[in-house]
Amino acid sequence: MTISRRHFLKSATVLAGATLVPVGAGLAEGFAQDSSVPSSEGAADHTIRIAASAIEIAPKKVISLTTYNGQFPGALLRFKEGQRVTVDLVNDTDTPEQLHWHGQLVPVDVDGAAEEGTPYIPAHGRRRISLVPQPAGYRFYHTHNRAGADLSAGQYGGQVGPVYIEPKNDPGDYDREIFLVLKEFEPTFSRGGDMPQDVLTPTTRVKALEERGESEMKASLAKGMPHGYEVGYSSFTINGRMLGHGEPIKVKTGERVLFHVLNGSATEIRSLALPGHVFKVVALDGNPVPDPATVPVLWLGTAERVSAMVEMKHPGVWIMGDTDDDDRRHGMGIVVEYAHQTGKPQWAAPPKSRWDYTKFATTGATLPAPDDTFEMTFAKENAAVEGFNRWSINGVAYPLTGAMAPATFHLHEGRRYRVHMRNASDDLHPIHLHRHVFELTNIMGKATAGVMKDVVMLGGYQEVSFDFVANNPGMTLFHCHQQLHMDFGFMTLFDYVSGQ
Ligand SMILES: [Cu+2]
Repeated sequence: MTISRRHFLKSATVLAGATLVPVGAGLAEGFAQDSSVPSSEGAADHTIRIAASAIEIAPKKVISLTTYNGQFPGALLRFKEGQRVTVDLVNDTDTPEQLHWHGQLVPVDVDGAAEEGTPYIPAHGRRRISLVPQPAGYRFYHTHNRAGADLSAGQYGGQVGPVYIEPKNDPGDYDREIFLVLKEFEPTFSRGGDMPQDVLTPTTRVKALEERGESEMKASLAKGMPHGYEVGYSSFTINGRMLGHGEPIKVKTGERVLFHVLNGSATEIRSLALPGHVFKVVALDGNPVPDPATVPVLWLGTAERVSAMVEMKHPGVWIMGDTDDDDRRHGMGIVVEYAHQTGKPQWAAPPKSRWDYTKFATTGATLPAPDDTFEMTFAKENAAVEGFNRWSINGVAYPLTGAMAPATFHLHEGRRYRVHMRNASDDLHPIHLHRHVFELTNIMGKATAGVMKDVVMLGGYQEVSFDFVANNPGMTLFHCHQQLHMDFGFMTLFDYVSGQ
């Protein structure tokens, strides 16, 4: 259906926590504005200014961050699928920057990854870029700088903003859209191994991977190598405000609210629940799923997005928040308030629930056979680089420079490839492929089809396969999106080649 004016006003896009106002020219007011200027000679459609800013995440709690246009999160950019936009990227910092258009099928010169060869936005300089937004759906933009041991750099800071690419035909089966960006601040290093997370189903492990990982762990402990550094945080926010310190999401009984949730974290896996309500997942990473199934809890790896419909039929004042009590108490939540309801926001733990991508998949589909399969094994060397774990793909750690390296995997345009990933570590990895969309094809031995993504969580000692079509020539970065992992070796490049 085409969006009527009435519907358009009714489906006011808001960034929750901001004032609820109708969308005017496709950009939500109340959601901090970007510096859009009318498209005319010499002016770009959008300007994104990178600068150090003071951000108040709770009353009198002000943190210093590098941000986009002085706000966190960066402005919601609403693009139209296939309609070219120009963007001025202005860098007011002392550090050359990369702005990555996550989840978009863009060329290398605008993708925003130095490893692929995208030019930097110079320190105290600017770049004007032009791109054709695609595909439709929930995308985002974020810095792609290597942070290494600097917890004020890379995605530890405030350079994260949502993008929504409006489809040519919007089914529009909702009353309101709300964008949520989940992000932790005030990071610190700790040691002693990361907490294993009970996120994915199935929970089975591949024995050979487990044996390899465990023996490497024993060997490194025998050498006196402790666990490498991990990162923890002391404050947690949704849309830049700690729980209880932003505007509540105001809803009415009977409304159908479409939540677009982004895990903007540098390193964390997040969950989200709303007591007394369930989520009907309609899109993953912005791509509509074949079977919109209902779940009590959303789980999102770093950089993943979930779009989920919630029917508001349980009046009250609720905390929509992380299921981890500690993280929620330190801010990871937002209040959902029904009209005419008052009182202290209530939390109730949801039923125990793990994440299963195949729940949203096509049942009984047959996949086209891939033209070629790439085998990848991921491994960890404990504390191998100045106390940081070093990560490798098939035994090779990406140079710790953030610079371009020769490609390891080679693609022919138009062919379909399978990537079979085996995780010989106990950590969970949110694996990301740039400039392409992939289809999940196998999770721990279970064939699946139809779920299109650009990040997938791979559990400890587990294996997952995805397929993608080589349809966007140029250097293509593949990496774990956990900042500590990607910064310490967990990256590789695909290139496009011709001939056999
Ligand atoms: Cu990882």
